[in-house]
Formats: sequence, C-alpha cells, structure tokens
Amino acid sequence: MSMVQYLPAAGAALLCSAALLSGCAAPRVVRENRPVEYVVFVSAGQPWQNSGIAVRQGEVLHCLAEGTWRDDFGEYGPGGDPDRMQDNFGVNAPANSLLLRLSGQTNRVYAAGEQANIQVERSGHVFLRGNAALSPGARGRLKVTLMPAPDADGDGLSDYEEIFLWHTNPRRRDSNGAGFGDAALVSDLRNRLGGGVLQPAPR
Ligand SMILES: [Ca+2]
Ligand SMILES: [Ca+2]
Repeated sequence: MSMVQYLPAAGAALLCSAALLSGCAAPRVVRENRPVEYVVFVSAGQPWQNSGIAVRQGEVLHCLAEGTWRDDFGEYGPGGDPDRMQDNFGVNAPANSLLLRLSGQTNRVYAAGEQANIQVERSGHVFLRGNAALSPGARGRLKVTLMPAPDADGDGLSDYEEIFLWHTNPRRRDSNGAGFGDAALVSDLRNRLGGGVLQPAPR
C-alpha cells in the first residue's frame, strides 16, 4: 500500500509544538490507492439491511447503485419516483429510492439514489433500504457498490478522487485559495459530467 506523507516529520513537530495547548492530532496521510469496492444487494420491501461493510469517521463513502425493484404500482431504479417525494425515517426523498444510514446513527439518513458521496460523520456499518414505509407486492433488488475511501484534508472529496479524478490537492481543503472548499469547486463539474462520482473499475 503506497502512502504520501501529509506533512514532513519536522513540519509536523513544529505544528505539534504550536498546538500544545489545544492538543495535537497525528498528521494524517494521503492514501492514493484506489478504494476497495464492495458489492451488496438490497431487496425491495425489506426493513434496513446490514451490508456488513464498515466505514470510519472522516472517510468519504462512494456509493453507486443500479438495477430495478418494483411493486404493484410500478418499477423503479435506485433514484425512485422523482415525481413522488416521501418523508420516511427523517429524510425527504423520492418514493422507492435508495436510502442509506450508518449503525448507531438512526437519526441521520442519507438519500443515496443512483450515486452519492457521503462524508462519514460516525464510524459504523452501512445499512440500506428503499424509501417506502409500506409497499405491497415489493420485489426485486438493487446492486450497490460501496467504496469507503480516506479523505486526509476532510473536504468531502476522497484522496483518490482528488488525485486521479479532479486533480485538486488532497492536502488542502481549498486547493486554489479561492475561499471555498474543493467540494464546492468541483460541484459544477460533477453536474456537467452527470454526477462525476467515482465509478467501479471495469471488470
Ligand atoms: Ca479530500
Ligand atoms: Ca482537497
């Protein structure tokens, strides 16, 4: 596993000296490895399903979903029915879209949909389900690829995507010093690229 040091040891020591009163965290390393891909399947009409995949606070979780599930009223992709928003589990998202939460964080649900980059606020396991409280005749399943990845500077972009996709600085939250973070810098590019989320490696 190759790593790129975030700070030279001497620089880190100086920072630690300056931060003695407020405490000093160990310098974080930039990890340029491609994130490991985990593939799980999420069934329609089921409660929260534990993927068994663990993520750690501070990581970025790249999440991509494909496939369809259906009920007695129609067929839906991971993005659900965009014309029918539903409030379930504390989140407003299209009906029958893919939802995600982390164990121990039952009050924080993410609308994952077809693709999402999620800043992990608390370590735990990834749970998934559809956004439907009651769905008669629900059947089918989605294929979901989960790629938890380190984010050394905490700007919401993983080290890997900063280095190989966006060419921003994985050591600085604001690469060009423009006054806003790198995630905002690339948000326009994401939209123009149709999402711009890290894709699974070709098989
Ligand atoms: Ca980053
Ligand atoms: Ca950055």
